[in-house]
Amino acid sequence: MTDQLEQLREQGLQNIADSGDLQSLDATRVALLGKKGVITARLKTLGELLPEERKVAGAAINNVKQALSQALDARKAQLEHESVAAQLAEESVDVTLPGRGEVPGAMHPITLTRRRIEALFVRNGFEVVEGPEIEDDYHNFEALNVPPDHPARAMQDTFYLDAASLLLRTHTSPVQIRTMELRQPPIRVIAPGRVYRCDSDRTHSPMFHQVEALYVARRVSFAELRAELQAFLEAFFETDLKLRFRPSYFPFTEPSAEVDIDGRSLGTGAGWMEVLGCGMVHPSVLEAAGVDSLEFTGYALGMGIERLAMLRYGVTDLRQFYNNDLRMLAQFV
Ligand code: 2NM
Repeated sequence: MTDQLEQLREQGLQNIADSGDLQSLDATRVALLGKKGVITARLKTLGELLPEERKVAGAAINNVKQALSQALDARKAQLEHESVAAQLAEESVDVTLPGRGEVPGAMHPITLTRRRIEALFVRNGFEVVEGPEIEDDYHNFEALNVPPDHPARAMQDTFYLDAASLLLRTHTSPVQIRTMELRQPPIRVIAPGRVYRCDSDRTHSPMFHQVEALYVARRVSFAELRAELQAFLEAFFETDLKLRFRPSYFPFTEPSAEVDIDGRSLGTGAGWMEVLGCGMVHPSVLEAAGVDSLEFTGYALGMGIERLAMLRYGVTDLRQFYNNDLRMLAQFV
């Protein structure tokens, strides 16, 4: 009897020690001390004993019960401690590790180029003006001396909106028209912004960016236009340049010219490369916008920001500006 009880204690203590987690420890507790546990079963046998035996045996069983109960409590405390320690170890943050660093954003090359163009013109007394991207036919075409049958008006080139005679501006010239409608010369402004043409291939995007400049005052000459462009382009490309003014045609200027620079001076392409268009503002355009064409003359010019950005950064495919590929964008930090 005492040997059996001693064995029960040893086996119980061993089972408690072998319980590797709180759940199996609880199962062990139920098996030992629960209602159907071995200790309870032992206590139930006491009734079969004589009163004097019962006292001794009861004390012995209770002694074992108490020992097992203490061992259970101790093991439980130990397992709980281990579980918290494991959780802390897993969730610990090593504050001495170096940081991951920050990935800085960058200006888009088109934004950089627009700002560069703006800064160079502002330095020469021009003011930056902006206008709506949704325009009416009058400001985008009619006031600019673009006749109704001009190819630029064709459905293929212009994005027309449902509403009567509204469209996405095909150039920023309507901003110059609106400026002249509001003020009298001297006017010295540049109009940067998005423009839209229904055209998409290797070298054309349906949305691109332009900067146009306008100078209207008394006796503004083509010579001043040439001087302004020489200074602007040499400052923009940071090198001496030879310009070629090639006679051209725009409905809103007379005379008109396209300006080429020698590709060899940029170290990029060879031969003459077109960079912008310009001319003396057509008297009909001045008159339509409320400027007296006998009193005032003006020059205007327009350039594509993408084209200048391609030349400046050596980008060979227009679409690289719109893909938003980080390998491209991260180069302009
Ligand atoms: C160009 C070329 C030549 C131009 C004309 C005007 C306005 F509104 F004053 F008449 N703004 N911009 C112009 C002239 C634009 O872009 C190639």
